[in-house]
Amino acid sequence: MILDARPFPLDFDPATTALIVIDMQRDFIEPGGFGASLGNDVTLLQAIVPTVADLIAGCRAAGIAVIHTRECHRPDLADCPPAKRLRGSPSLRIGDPGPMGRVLIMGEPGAEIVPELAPAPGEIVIDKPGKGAFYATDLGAHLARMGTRTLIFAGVTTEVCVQTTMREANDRGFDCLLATDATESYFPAFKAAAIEMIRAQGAIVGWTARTGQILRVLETADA
Ligand code: C5J
Repeated sequence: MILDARPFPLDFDPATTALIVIDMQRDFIEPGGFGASLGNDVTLLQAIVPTVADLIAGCRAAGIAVIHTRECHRPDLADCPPAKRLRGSPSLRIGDPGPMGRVLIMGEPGAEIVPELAPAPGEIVIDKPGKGAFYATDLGAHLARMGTRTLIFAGVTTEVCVQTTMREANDRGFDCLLATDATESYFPAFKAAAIEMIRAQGAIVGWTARTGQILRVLETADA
């Protein structure tokens, strides 16, 4: 099917497409988590939750696999480089106890995906220690097993974990599409710049489209 994306139409087959929802977890989206500890306004990220929910629902209805990621570390921090933990002067560091349990640690409340976007039974959830979802995870193996060729991206933050994962995927040969209103940054200018970078130079990293456009093309194909 053909999506009227930017910078030019994207031809994709839902049967070989997956939606990757990046890091829609409480530590980035709710007050008291990792994002807030870095001094960020989390309300910007909260605002996209309904749009991401619509995209997930539309993809599920079209038979597109939905994969969720969470940035988090082992409780013993063996997978957290000291350079990551010690950088800057956040009010809470990775592994410190906070209002939602230990910050960015697997199994803690803060690492959980917000309830509105909870994974459905059987959906893949990737716990990732880095910004990119391919680094030190099984994501590539899952996509190879599923025969995936196209990836739709949503989630946070646009210029950090979303863009990093799109670049990793692009280098691995996937066609990548970013749903521009289903992603957000703490810095609106960085979001806008990331979107431009992704689709510049003839879709050098990938395509962009709004969630409504993606859902309409999926619904048309269903009808
Ligand atoms: C950040 C992310 N921003 N999920 N993580 O540290 O983008």
